Amino acid sequence: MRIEEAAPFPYEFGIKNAALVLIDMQRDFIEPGGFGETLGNDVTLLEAIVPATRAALQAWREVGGLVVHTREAHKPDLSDCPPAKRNRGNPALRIGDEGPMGRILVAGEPGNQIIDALAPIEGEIVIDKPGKGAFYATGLHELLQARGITHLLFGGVTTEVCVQTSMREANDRGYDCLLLEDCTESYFPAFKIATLDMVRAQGGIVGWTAPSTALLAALRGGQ
Ligand code: TIU
Repeated sequence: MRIEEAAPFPYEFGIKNAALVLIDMQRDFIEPGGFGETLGNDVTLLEAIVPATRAALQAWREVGGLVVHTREAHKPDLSDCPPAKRNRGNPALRIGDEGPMGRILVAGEPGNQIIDALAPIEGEIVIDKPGKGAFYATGLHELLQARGITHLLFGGVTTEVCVQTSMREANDRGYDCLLLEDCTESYFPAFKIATLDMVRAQGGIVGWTAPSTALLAALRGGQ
């Protein structure tokens, strides 16, 4: 497959060696009452990417591509949550506190689940991660290596925090990474623009970006 419209230049991958990685499309970030809102953010901005992300996910499933979903999630005893992370910024509710959707950013709580529109199906990988990056303390690299994955196409939230961190971790581990421009969002629109720019600058120092329509066209054409 070849995504001609990708920047800074066309992106080539084989479906068998590629995975779609959707970062933290969780109620905790996208719906009111979760972690994102407790940090003082307007979470409504993030909903806008759900239709395009769902279309990309469905098209990817139809061609039999591997899907990885991540969740930012801590153990109920918070043993994997450093005090520095819990206390940073003096939020209204801290990680582990009881909120309207259960305990904030804790695995198994209603708010920690992936939103219904993008819910994982059987055969897809779901990674709970204690950090911002998907490779820190998760075993994701080993899972991908065992499947011969070399190319990662990213979507999810938020662009400059968990998505960019995960992409940089992946880039350092040797993956060719592409960020789907309309399948990622930030609470700060300017940060999204800046992140897309910095990913593809310097000849793709972190990777590529492309609109999801370009991916859909490549998948449909089987190019
Ligand atoms: N706060 C913010 O923008 N993001 C996070 O805390 N986590 C993710 O990006 N998933």
